[in-house]
Amino acid sequence: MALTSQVSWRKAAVTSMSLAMMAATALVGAAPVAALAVGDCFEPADAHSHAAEAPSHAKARPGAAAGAHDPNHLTAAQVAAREADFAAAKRERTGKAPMEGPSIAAATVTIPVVVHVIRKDTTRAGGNIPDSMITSQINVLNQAYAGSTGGAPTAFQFQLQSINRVTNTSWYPIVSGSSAERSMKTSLRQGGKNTLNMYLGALSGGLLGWATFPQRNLSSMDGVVVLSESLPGGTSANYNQGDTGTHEVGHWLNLYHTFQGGCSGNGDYVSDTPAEASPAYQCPTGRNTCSSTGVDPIHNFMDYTYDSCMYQFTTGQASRMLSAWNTYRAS
Ligand SMILES: [Ca+2]
Ligand SMILES: [Ca+2]
Ligand SMILES: [Zn+2]
Repeated sequence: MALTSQVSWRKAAVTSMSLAMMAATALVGAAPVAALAVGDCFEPADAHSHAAEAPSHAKARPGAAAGAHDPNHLTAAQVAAREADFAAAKRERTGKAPMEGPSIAAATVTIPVVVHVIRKDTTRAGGNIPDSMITSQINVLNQAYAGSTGGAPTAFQFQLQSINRVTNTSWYPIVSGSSAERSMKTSLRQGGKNTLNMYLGALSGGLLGWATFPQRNLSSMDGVVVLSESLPGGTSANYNQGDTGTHEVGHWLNLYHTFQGGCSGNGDYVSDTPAEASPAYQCPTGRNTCSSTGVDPIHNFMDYTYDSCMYQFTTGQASRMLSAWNTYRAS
């Protein structure tokens, strides 16, 4: 099943950040997906590849600007469409019904990372963070995905390939869903589906980051966008140990939020993450919002808690990511 029915909430004609955010929120929150078929008035005219566009996903602080929180949280219909495509793509690859994901003994995939530092000038305040923060971010990713911070090991490790510094005031801040974001990514993105492009800068609407999910055909939009001051040693209080990067890469590897779907149904489609009704913020030990077994997974990288509180992926998430890698991103 193609992803053409999925919402694409960009709106090139709206230049006001707050209006764009309000529009995006209203669309995702209120309109049925079927009413948002590509080719309608919400697609920019130049979106030749829009049919293959997957929705991205944002991470926000509590109290982020109104309308900025979760501008593109997936609807149940979007999740269903993604899962149908995931199952079909797995069948096509293996020639049989999808199986449980493979078990993971050790790192088997090294992901090349291209980092784009988007800045308005060459000052730190203008977004020009030092190389040391970027190498620390890569170390955080490697520790998190190796399971050495307290979670399950995954198959993935990360290798910094290059740092690309770009001075462009029209891309600063990076505005989620804007035509400027599209221009930026179209101009800068490098590599194939296996290459992680990480865009760092100031972000619109108080967001910490957003990411694209994997899809069958490489999109120029593919990658993760991360608030530069959320990197280790950054100035973003409580969110400056690099786990926004960990979280966004989790989406890039096909993980949903732990609170996706709330207490009912398949939730995040990972069996060993207890369901939770809504995002957890700060570090609410013992939080238990669903009657199903287990307390809320507040220490999971795919929740919204403080960096100091999140330090785990589960075995199920590791399996889902590797299965998605082999289905969508492996060469
Ligand atoms: Ca779950
Ligand atoms: Ca529970
Ligand atoms: Zn997220």
